[in-house]
Amino acid sequence: MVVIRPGPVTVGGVALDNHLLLAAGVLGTTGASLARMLQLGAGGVVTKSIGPEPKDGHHGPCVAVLDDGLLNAMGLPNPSKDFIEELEPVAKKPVIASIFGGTPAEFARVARWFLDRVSGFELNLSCPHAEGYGAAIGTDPARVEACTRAVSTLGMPTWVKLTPNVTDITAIGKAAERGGASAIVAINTVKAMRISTGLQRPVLGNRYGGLSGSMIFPVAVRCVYELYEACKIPIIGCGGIATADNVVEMMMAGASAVEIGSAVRDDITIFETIKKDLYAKKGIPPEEIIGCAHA
Ligand code: RRO
Repeated sequence: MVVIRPGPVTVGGVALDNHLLLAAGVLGTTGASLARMLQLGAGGVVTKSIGPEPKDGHHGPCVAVLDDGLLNAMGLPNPSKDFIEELEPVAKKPVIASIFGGTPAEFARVARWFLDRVSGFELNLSCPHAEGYGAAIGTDPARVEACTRAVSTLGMPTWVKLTPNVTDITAIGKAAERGGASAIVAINTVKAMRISTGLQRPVLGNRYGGLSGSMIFPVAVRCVYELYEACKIPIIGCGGIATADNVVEMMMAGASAVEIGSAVRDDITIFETIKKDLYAKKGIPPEEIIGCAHA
């Protein structure tokens, strides 16, 4: 297996301890859990998405555990501005605030609460099951550009997380780039559903949800590969990454770093495990493998 040289890394304006970040939505709702993931080897952490008003989320069932994946429709549950106090234990650490809003002004309002308390923002323009938020606006290049600009002009690193549930992800990536994004995160979950044959009803309370885990890894690799050919800003790969070889594959597709979500739910020691397999002092400089699969 290809191994890479260890060391601190800066991606999309954010200094990270290594190439592996905790993805939004998993163990990111409290300061204590974010701090724990950093202690357990994450090079940076992304919070649960925070929005303009507190939200309870969708009614249950909200999660279904599948073979090789998870189906969720949490419905953006979050405490809104009160989340500020959760950032105390991780002050000065590589923490990215995932934020959402329904308009550029809402994105800017939420971002302002966390200015100077985080290392950067990740704009959630990609949740597949949130009326008026996430992919509902993240599939429209003009709205992606405007929401990105509303936050990037505040002067902090601004990452934009994209939905794979579009015909052409590069059009959305280019819109984020025009809006001043410092990096693109690809991908959020894949819109999906399961039906209980026993109950003759959808498994999730919201009927539709987002699929994550190993089964979406090939979709994520394809999206990163396409974005690398279309955009100049760095790409952070996300979606089903569970091994060091998955990280290397994502980098070869064009990712400068990766986010790990579902695999952390299965094994909270995953960051240390991957780091042991991924890094060696005599490994290849990461720059030499990022995007190397492109002709
Ligand atoms: O909270 C959720 O239901 C959720 C979010 Br914010 C997201 O971005 N992606 C997802 O699959 N679920």
